[in-house]
Amino acid sequence: MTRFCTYFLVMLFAISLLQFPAYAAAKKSKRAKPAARHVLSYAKNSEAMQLAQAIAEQENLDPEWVRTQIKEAKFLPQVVKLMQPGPVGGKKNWAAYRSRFVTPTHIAAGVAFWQANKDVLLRAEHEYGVPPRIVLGILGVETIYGRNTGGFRVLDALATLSFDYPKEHPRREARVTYFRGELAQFLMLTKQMNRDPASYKGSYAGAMGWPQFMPSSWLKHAVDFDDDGHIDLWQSQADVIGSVANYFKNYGWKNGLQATPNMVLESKTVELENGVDDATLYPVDDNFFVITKYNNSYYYAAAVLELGAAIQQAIGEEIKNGQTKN
Ligand SMILES: [Ca+2]
Repeated sequence: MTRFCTYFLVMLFAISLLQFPAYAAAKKSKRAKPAARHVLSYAKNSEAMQLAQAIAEQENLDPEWVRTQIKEAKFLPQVVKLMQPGPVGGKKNWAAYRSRFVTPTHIAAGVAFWQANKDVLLRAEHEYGVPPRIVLGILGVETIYGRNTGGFRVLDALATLSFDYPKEHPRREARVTYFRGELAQFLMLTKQMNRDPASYKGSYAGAMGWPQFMPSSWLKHAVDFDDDGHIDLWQSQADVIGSVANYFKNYGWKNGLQATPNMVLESKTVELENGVDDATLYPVDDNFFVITKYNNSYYYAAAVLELGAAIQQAIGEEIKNGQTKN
């Protein structure tokens, strides 16, 4: 080895020694600042244990069982983050909102769902008076026909929203009352289904299955539409269809109304903002407002209708082109 080579290697080693501690220190300093940690579980939360007692009394459940379930619940910081109120005073944008839901992906998935479930969709229309396009619109907007049903443990999401709802939210108190009620209903539902509460997955708000039913909606409106003895809004597409149709029937869906009539002079309109552009005057009837019972937003209801109409049109074109039987 030449002297130059030895010198070079010694220098390289010295440089690496100088650099390595700096690298290690930088890594360490990153590690030294963990995100602020909250209680990880609700086992030692006295408010949670008080609610467990109240739920047990109110729903006539075994207090020890309710406590055990709520002790199992974990705090989910992402849920608090996702529930933060949006910016105040910002203009809504119907065109942007619509473009998120009326997409080629949604329409193709809706057509496939229709083809797989045509008979059940028509049976639901016959029984509940709710047309297939509405059920198709809801399931597309909610979860793209079961693709995104949510990965949060429902027990954790509902406990987090019951005990750690964002403090800055303007309607915090009412929302906390609501989520505590949903937590109670959720435990009732799991008892009915005879399934471990910790095994349910859903949205960050605790909505479950293809139609994203909250626990109280599940108990009130879900139906066993394939008649197999239990209700399953994850695995049974028939139960999903029947439950959505029954939900609308129970909220006063009027058979025969369009929800969004073609422009007729006497029809009512709602105003949908389009950011800085002119607002859209959207024609509506009573059924439009029934859709807002599923999600209290005109933009949501209009998106459900538009997606349903787009799927219906695509089905019509397929039938015309002879690509499907019947
Ligand atoms: Ca069933």
